Amino acid sequence: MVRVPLAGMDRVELSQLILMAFLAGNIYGRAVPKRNARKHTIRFSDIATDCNIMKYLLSLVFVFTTTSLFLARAETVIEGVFNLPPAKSGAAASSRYQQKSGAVAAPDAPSAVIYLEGSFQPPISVQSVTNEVRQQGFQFMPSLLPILKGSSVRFPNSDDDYHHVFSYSKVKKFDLGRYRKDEKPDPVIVFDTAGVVKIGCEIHDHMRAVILVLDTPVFTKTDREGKYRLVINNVPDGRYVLKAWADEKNIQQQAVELKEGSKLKVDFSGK
Ligand SMILES: [Cu+2]
Repeated sequence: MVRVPLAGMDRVELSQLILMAFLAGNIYGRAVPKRNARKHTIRFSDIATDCNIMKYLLSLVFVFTTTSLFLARAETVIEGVFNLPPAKSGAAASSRYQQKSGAVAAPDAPSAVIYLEGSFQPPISVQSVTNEVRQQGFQFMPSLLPILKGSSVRFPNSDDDYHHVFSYSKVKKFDLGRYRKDEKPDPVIVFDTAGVVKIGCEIHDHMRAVILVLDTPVFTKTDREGKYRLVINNVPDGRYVLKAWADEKNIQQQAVELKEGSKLKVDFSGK
């Protein structure tokens, strides 16, 4: 972990300060000789001094920008594979609504959430992705969604039929009622307690999804092959617990030793 020893400023703030100093020096360098020019003649020594200051500031900016770019890349990466359970067949999805509304899509492929346990203060990153659990082809997409505690999730309906999304989970109980795709705005729910929220559809029994509400902002999801890549920024070096969550009966963990800039490989055997 590299810290800038200047009144608790981070790298970005320090870069901004240097840039402001450079701009101020630049403006001063241009303004002073002009002002003198009205009253007196410009002395060569004035210009030479201003040029030297500017050169000095410019080289400072260069050094700090290059250093900041170099330091910013020193992220820690954990990569590996989670041995996922086999995908469920789409057979279970057949229902009387299938005949009515067309083919029911295959359920979303199994995946696992990989996260670094701990609450990192202040929040070290804010996810800019829109969290969404869509009803599409009479399935929830995705069927597993990890979010940071306090995040909101939209539940848009893309099907030409009603859905009725609900949760009886202790962490978050809600009932969105019946709604069609042309009903706007899309329903949105805020999840402010960490834990497992199981989502269902009152109309289509086979539709299942889980929202995993996490205390930690350091998480990712595996792909269909179980591969994952967790990028970690601004987390102090030390020992942590890396967790893998595939479902409530399939949670695994491993101790990891983090060091800024290092690359670790951690596999989970699965069940
Ligand atoms: Cu439904």
